[in-house]
This record gives sequence, structure tokens and C-alpha cells, in this order.
Amino acid sequence: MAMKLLFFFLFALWSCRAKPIHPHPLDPLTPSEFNLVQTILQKSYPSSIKNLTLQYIGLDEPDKPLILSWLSSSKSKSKPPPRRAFVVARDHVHKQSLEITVELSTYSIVSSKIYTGHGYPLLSLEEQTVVSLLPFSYEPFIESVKKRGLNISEVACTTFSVGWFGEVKTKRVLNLLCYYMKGTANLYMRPLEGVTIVVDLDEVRIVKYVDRFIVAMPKAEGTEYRASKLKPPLGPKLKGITVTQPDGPGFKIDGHTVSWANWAFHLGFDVRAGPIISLASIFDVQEQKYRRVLYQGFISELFVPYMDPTEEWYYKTFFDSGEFGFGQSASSLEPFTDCPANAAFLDAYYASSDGTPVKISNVFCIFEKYAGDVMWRHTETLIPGQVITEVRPDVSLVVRMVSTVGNYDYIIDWEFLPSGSIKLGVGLTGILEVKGATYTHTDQIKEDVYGTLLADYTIGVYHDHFLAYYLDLDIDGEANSFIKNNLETVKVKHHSSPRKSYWTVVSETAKTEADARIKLGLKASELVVVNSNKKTKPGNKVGYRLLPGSIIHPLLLNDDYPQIRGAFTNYNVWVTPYNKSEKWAGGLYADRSRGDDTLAVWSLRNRDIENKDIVLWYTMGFHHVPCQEDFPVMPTLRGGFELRPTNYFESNPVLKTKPPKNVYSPNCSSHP
Ligand SMILES: *[C@@H]1O[C@H](CO)[C@@H](O)[C@H](O)[C@H]1NC(C)=O
Ligand SMILES: *[C@@H]1O[C@H](CO)[C@@H](O)[C@H](O)[C@H]1NC(C)=O
Ligand SMILES: *[C@@H]1O[C@H](CO)[C@@H](O)[C@H](O)[C@H]1NC(C)=O
Ligand SMILES: *[C@@H]1O[C@H](CO)[C@@H](O)[C@H](O)[C@H]1NC(C)=O
Ligand SMILES: [Cu+2]
Repeated sequence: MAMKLLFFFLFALWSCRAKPIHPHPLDPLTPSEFNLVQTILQKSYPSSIKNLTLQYIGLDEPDKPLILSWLSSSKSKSKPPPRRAFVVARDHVHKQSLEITVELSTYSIVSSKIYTGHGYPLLSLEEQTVVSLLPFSYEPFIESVKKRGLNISEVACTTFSVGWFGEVKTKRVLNLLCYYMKGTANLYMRPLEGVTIVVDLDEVRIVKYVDRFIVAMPKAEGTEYRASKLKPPLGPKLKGITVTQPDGPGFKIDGHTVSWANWAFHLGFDVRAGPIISLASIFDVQEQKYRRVLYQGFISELFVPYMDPTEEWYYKTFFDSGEFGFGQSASSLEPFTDCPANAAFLDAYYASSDGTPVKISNVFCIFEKYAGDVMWRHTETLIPGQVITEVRPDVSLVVRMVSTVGNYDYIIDWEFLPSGSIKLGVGLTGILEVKGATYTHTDQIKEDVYGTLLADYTIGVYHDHFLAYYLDLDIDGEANSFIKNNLETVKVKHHSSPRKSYWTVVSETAKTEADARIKLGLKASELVVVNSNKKTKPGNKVGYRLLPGSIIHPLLLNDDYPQIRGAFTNYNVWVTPYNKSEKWAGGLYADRSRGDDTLAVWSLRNRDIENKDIVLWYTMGFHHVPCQEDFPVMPTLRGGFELRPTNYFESNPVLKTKPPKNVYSPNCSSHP
């Protein structure tokens, strides 16, 4: 019954979604806009379009001042700035990458140029599929499979970017690794170790083939994870659970604009970045208006270097966003398991390499989360004759996307709290990248195997995951400053107190980019983005602070090639002045990049950042030492950080929050 009601409410919510008169200028490209881009390109490049693949098509966002002036006008009536698409195409004949800007309203190409720098664009899914089939008609590979006594019908190959290791000239190539599917769906656990296949993406052929050694293949036994195939003993058994919202969902989705409780924001989608949150504002009860917090935020890059320097493994230094497309790798979310029963789902589109729109259904889910947490409370017992207890349960709004980049699954959450906090969460799950080896026990291992022995012949290789977040905070406007509130020990002088020491706050405003490159954990400080032109009644600068999660630093040498390319991990925090073209922390052309277009390089310009429109970059990460529990599929490992109002409100913004109605539904269980 409760279930039926829920569906009714979800349906009601969906059917109420009014079509906006004009698209919001930050809306992702629609299927018809992708088709239009395709048509315009076909007309403009009639002779060569067959040899052009479209590696990236996304919204070319209007310049920030245009968006802001559109926002400040009565936006539903005034015409939004013109819609443009940014295209990166690959010309396979001339082996060049092209940058094309298309204006949709005038059906024209606004600009087109050949990219002459290092690195290559995003990989398309189609080209990866095509090249991963090449080995099956390649005699030496068929021979290698036979030599290993395997059935080629049960082999699958997939693509791996190859990085850059100082080569003067590079080609657009990928490595293929092949796996054995016999007896398992968990093919990543059964690599054909010893075989290296290099394919040229422009020429669509195998350009290098090496079969260096044969090693025992990890067993299929124990690698299964499909519920339907698992054998007893099973467990632990969990009882039925659900979330009920007797008044229906508390959020509204209007086009791509989401509003809930005191929050409003725009949710976009990009084939490379995945979710893009823009124009996040919070309603201030005292000021009786929405106040801007975040102009835009998204995951700018994911860097995943593996720690095995041997011939078959050294190159594994992936940029999951810039190479594989975090958005195009998104999975369709499953109701009730990926997201709770009260979730609403949204679809997204990207363009395939010929420009045809591709739908990812249920790419996002949005739901109100109640995890039994306390928003605030107090019990007062000092007042004679009474006990006062005031508690408010904490409910938040979550926007979720899951990106499955090959073997790994990343659960990305943007969580908005009524208290003004934005929590950014990442869950790592999925399947490890393992290496076949001869060992069945750690006692046999005498040398460095670069990982953990997880099962017979199976080594989970050490690696890192770094996620760089782009956070263009606009605290009550664009002109912001970055402040380090350093907590410093003060010695008490002249025995003026029985105490010998205390700590106090010494504020330091970052003047230039160099002042804002921060390795966390070395010093106690609160990092705050403030609007120094706006103060609270008591005179504090309104701000939001960064509350980091667990802190890691890269361990590779600074002059190691992967680290040069992933130099944005050299600091946990960076601040840059806003620049529309500085979006991708590892560079626009991340595949085979040389680190000449990274956040670390931009920051060297050491521009002024005080009282400017600034962008905060935060990189969180995990050093991953695989353990046996990560086999054959890994329980989610969570991390995250928080953006938290700091003197932004005059007082507790959720003091007067009305708690949600209590509902206890003993009948709402798995039993009828
Ligand atoms: C495009 O590729 C075709 C083969 O697919 C070739 O015949 C043609 O000459 C190429 N066009 C250009 C402009 O290079
Ligand atoms: C190889 O695998 C295919 C597909 O599973 C199967 O149909 C075929 O019988 C197998 N061949 C041998 C020789 O086992
Ligand atoms: C914006 O960034 C790009 C890339 O770093 C740079 O070439 C350009 O000069 C920058 N523009 C301004 C106004 O700083
Ligand atoms: C639960 O079920 C019992 C018996 O079927 C019924 O009397 C009661 O009203 C139900 N409670 C709710 C909250 O639906
Ligand atoms: Cu990992």
C-alpha cells in the first residue's frame, strides 16, 4: 500500500514538471540540439565528415557575466544567451584534433581550429569497442590463446590508455588487455597475463604485439558476484526496509532546476564530467531571499596510477575523466538498490562519435535522505522542575550518479543540508584490477610483487585514486577571497596565567595563487572562502569553509611522468582566478598529455586572487592497498568532504526548522 502511494507521488511529481519556456542557459544539450550539431557539421565538412569522429560534444556555456545578467533580469521572460556547442573532433586522415564551436540558433560554425598541442581528446565508446575486437582476427593473438589452452570464444578484450613516458613523438594508441570469461562473469579476475597488444586508434589496427610469458591464470572459483549464481551458505540476511514520505517528496524538479527545503540549484550533465551543479543558492530566512553559494562545481579529473613498474603494467596511470569520460561511463541507476525507494530519476544524453544522441536512462537519482542522524539537539536539566529536550532530525537531499569506468564503480553524491552544508561524497566499489602470478601463498613471495595476494594466482595491485573537484564558490557574489585561519600556539608570558600555552586564530588572506597552494595536515588551519565586502552584524566576513575528509599526498616522485601529468595532486588545495577555459585539472587533452596544461601549470602564473572571482580546487584521494575483502568485488569504501557555512548566517539557520512528521509504519515491511 505504502509502495503504491509512493509510486503515485513519484508519478505526480513527474507529471507536474512544467516545461520551461526557454531552456536554462546551463541546460545540457538536448537530443535535438545534438542532432542539429550533427547536421551543421555534416553541411560544413561535406567531404571529410566520414573521416571525422566527434570525441566530445558538450554545451559551450555562455560566459559567466552573461549568465549572471540573465539571472538578475526577470529570467523567465528575458531571452537567455545563445546556445552553443563545443566539439572536439578527430580527423583520422590528417591525424589531427579539431576544436569547433557551433552556434545553434544561427546554424553556424563560430570558430574552428586545429589543436597543435600535446595529448589527445576523450576516447569514444565506439572506437574502443571497434579496436577491442581486432585481436580476434589477429593470428598471433589466436596463437597465444591456443598456447594457453584457452577457448577464444570465451575471451574478451578491453582498452587501456597508455599514458606518456617522455616519448618525443606520440601516436593515438591504446593497449588492449584480454580476460577469460569461462566459468565467471568476473572476467577482470582472469587476465591473460603476459600479452601486450597496442592498437592505433587513427588507423584502427594492431601496431605492436608482444607475448612475453605464460603464467597461471587465476581461478574462476570464488569470483562470482551475481546473486542468482551464489551458492550457500548465504548471509547475513537483512530484513525489509523502506523509506516512506506520507506527504510525498519534498523537492521539485523544474527542467534541470532542483529546489528542496532552503536550497535551489541547477543540475547539468556532461559526457566528461558527469554531474555539474550550478547556481546553488540557499534561502536565508532572516534576509528572506536566496543567497548564492556555488556558481558551479564538478569533478574535474580522476587520476588513478598503479604501482607496478613492470613492462606489462607500468603504463597504467589513468585519467578516468579526461580519457574515458566520467559522464559517458555512467550506469543506469537501479531503483531501490542504487537509490532508496523515495528517489526520483533523471535521464541524460551525450553524443556518440558520429553525433547521434545516446540516452543514459536513470543517470541521476535525487532523494531525500534520512539516516537517523541528528541535525541539532539539547537537553537542559538545570532549570528546576523541568527537563527540556529539543532535537531535530537531519534530513538532506542527495543527487547521485554512478560511473563505472571499466572494472571500477564510483558512486558520486552531492548532498545538500538545510544547515547550509554541501557534502561531497565518493564511494569506491566494483572490481579490482588484478595481475596473474604464480603464487598461492605469501610465503612463496620473495620479491616485490607490487600488490596483495588475494587468492590463488591473484594479486591486487597497489594504486591511488585522486579526485579533483572544481568548486567555483560565489559567496554572495563573485568577488571573493581565500583566507587561511591558522590556529597557532601562543606561549603565556610572565606567568600571567597558570597556563603555559593556548592557541589562537591568526588569519592570513591569500594574495596570489602561490599563497593558496596547500598541503593539508601539516598545519592546523581553517580554509575559508569569504566575501570580504560583506560582513555579518557582528562584523565577521561571510564565508564558507572547506572541511577536508581524509587527507592523502601523492607518493610518486615529482619528476615521474605520471606525476608530471597528474601534478594537480601535488597540493590538496589550490585557488585560481576564474577563467572559463581552465576547467580540466589534468588538461583538456588528457590522453597522453605531458602535463603542460594542468592546474599546476596555470597556478604558476601566480595571479592575484584577493577580492576576485576565484575557483577553489580540492583533491581528495585514496591510497589503495587491496585486501582480501576487496575480492571478488569490493565493499564500498567511502570518502568525502564538506563545504560548510562559516559566519555566512547571522545565527543557526536551522533553529526554526520544522521537524518532519513522525511516521511509524509497522505494516510497511516485506511481509504482506
Ligand atoms: C575519407 O575516407 C574515405 C575512406 O573511408 C576516403 O576514400 C576519402 O578520400 C577520405 N576523405 C578525405 C577528405 O580525406
Ligand atoms: C568454446 O566456447 C564456446 C562458447 O562458450 C562454446 O560454444 C564452445 O563449445 C567452446 N569450445 C570448446 C572447444 O570448448
Ligand atoms: C585563461 O586560461 C588560459 C589557459 O590557461 C590562458 O591561455 C588564458 O590566457 C587565460 N585568460 C586570462 C584572461 O587569464
Ligand atoms: C496495520 O495493520 C493492522 C492490521 O492489519 C491495522 O489494524 C492497522 O491499522 C495498520 N496500521 C497502519 C498504520 O496502517
Ligand atoms: Cu582502488
